[in-house]
Amino acid sequence: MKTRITELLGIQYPIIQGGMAWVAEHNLAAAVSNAGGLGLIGGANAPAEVVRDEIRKAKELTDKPIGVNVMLLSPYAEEVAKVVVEEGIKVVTTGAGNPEKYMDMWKAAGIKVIPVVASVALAKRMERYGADAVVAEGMESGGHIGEQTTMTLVPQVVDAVEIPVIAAGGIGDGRGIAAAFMLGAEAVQIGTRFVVAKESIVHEAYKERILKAKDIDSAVTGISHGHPIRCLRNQMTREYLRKEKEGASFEELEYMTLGALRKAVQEGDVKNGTVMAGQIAGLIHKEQTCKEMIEEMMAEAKEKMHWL
Ligand code: TUI
Repeated sequence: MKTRITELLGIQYPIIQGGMAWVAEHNLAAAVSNAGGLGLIGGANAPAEVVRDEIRKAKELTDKPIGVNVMLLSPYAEEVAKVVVEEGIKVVTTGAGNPEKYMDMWKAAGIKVIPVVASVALAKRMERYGADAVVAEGMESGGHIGEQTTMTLVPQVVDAVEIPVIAAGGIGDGRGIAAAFMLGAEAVQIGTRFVVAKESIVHEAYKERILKAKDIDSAVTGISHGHPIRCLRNQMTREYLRKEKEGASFEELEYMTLGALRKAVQEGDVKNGTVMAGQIAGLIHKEQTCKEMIEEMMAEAKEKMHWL
């Protein structure tokens, strides 16, 4: 199945893995790339040398292309932006901000630059700055989100730019991929489903929480201070949302969540930790290898699109 994205990235299937903080490490990225998608190392808030190490470990596990997601709110974003060049990375996605100050450096290094955007305005701006594609990410996604849904954002971005568009947010099976293609997307970015992959290193309790999630189990914290984060409801979100409603300060709320994602991902504390996941969690019921997931989703997408 060929699209401008599979051609641009040299991948077999039009599926890229989300650059999820603490989750998108070398084992998962290599597994997705080996299965014919594009695996990503999530830079998140990690120091540049940690990201360098992850890139090198991923390269030991695959000869296929892998990408890096640079999380622009990270205190180490600038250093990570240089490390991807030094390590010869060919594809960079960015999240939670505007990457224009790094674009010239990345383009000069021959890197394909794919900013994640949550609005038409940023998509157009990124195209002007030389982006090779954009990920249009709806608020169904886990983690840091914008305000538009995937259903509304994707076709508007598709109409606004010439470069290819990758749809993200709320996609977890072949029907979601087919739907994204109907909206004009040429690939999809998938996060939550890969969190429960066999190759994913997240704690079993975190995977269980996703596998058992219902449709209405999703909550968004931090809307009042402009840092909306989607995660699964638990003790932490209940307390956070109660304090937020009472008008707690940004500092107090931040303190509550400090290290909370790591606590959930690595220690399996799904009660007091932040269990970031998208709204599609309720659809995800089985742990499979990345290869099984990708092949199953592509077969279903092709069937839905009458390509078989
Ligand atoms: O980045 C994400 N999702 C994330 S990042 C993350 S880790 C984190 N750590 C500390 C604080 C906050 C997050 C967890 N999940 N998705 C891509 C994304 N980017 N979604 C929305 C945006 C976005 C929003 C506003 C991109 C740009 C933007 O405006 C930039 C501008 O200046 O116009």
